[in-house]
Amino acid sequence: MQTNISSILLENLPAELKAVSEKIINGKRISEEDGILLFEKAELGLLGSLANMVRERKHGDKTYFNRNFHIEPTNICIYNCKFCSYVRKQGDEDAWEYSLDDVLRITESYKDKQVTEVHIVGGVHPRRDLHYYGEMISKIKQVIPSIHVKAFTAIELDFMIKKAKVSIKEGLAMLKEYGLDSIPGGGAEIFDPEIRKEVCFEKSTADMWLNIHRTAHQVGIPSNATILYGHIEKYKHRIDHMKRLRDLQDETGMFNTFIPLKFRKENNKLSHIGEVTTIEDLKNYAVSRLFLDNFDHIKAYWPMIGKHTTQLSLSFGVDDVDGTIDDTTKIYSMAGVEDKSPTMSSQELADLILEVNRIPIERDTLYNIVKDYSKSESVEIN
Ligand code: V47
Ligand code: SF4
Repeated sequence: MQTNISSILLENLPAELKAVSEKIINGKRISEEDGILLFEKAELGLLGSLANMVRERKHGDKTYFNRNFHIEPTNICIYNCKFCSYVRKQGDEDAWEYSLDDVLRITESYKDKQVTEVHIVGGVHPRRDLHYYGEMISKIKQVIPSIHVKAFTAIELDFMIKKAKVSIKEGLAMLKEYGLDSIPGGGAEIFDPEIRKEVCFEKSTADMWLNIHRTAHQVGIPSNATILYGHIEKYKHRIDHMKRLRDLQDETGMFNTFIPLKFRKENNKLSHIGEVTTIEDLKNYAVSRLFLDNFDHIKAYWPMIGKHTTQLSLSFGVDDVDGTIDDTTKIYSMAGVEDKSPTMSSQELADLILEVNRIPIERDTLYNIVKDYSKSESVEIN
């Protein structure tokens, strides 16, 4: 049965949009055509109402974040993705490559900060291998035994596993043995082969990305998924991307969250394209929430879109805002985001969420509750 609000919402809609909206209200899955129609024809208020309804059915007002920090071991990379502002070659003035001691020094500085996650991603360094990164993980865990290590995009994994001359399954099992707990969503970019060829032609293919995540799930490593939007892709490419993720999630159920990443334009080879508007960001969050019915969480990565759009996104399907970060990522500051030193304390993140009348929930990487701010009590995890 439809609520009054649903009836008002549907009253004056054109027939096609009404049919899609009814599917959503009745909890049915929408098709690729429906997804494209929502992008092309639905006005922002309708998208927000529908996405918010789905978000509230899943989570009510709960809005998740965690206490994390990033380690970016190197910006030296064998690839040359056109959207990347961060990539450097060996010998470049602003190239960096941390030693294991550097990584451990960073980790030591978080020992007493109650962080639950370290997020490790970087360039595909030609001389670093699976065992180097494995040792990195196990040494980090010697410093903070309770930490969840979310590390390496499928692109970095593809390279290190091939270099180790083992199968994907064996390589991932070895990394799990070293202490890898989950895989971040990076490197997905856009799966459509024509667009992928244009923006990152050398990179692992869409099938490889999906296969690495599928295999990770099979060996018990959960992961995240991303999309890089707002460059040369069309709506149909975004929907194609999400369809492939939805199919894989139907198979394994081990994606934790979907993170739309907005293309930022400074200091890269696609600068001339410019950036999409906040309206486009909100539409994209909403359609992601509506299309990916089998993903529990949609994340707005606040260092990338800024605090105000993050707050708005919470009414457009988003239920997660990532973490405290502590100024430990350079990917977006080099690509032109306004906040060059992204850091928020857990209280500041909670306040950001409270300001738009949602309930902050501090979580760990797997969405176990660490602190429910509506109850003001901490739950011990581990
Ligand atoms: O794959 C690179 C993107 C990704 C730009 O799993 C850019 O929790 C916009 O995947 N404009 C890496 N985006 C970051 C990533 C991520 C971030 C936050 C949380 C999680 C998670 C994963 O950053 C790359 C690429 O898609 N990226 N350059 C740019 N100019
Ligand atoms: Fe390398 Fe990643 Fe940048 Fe591509 S996006 S050039 S793989 S660091």
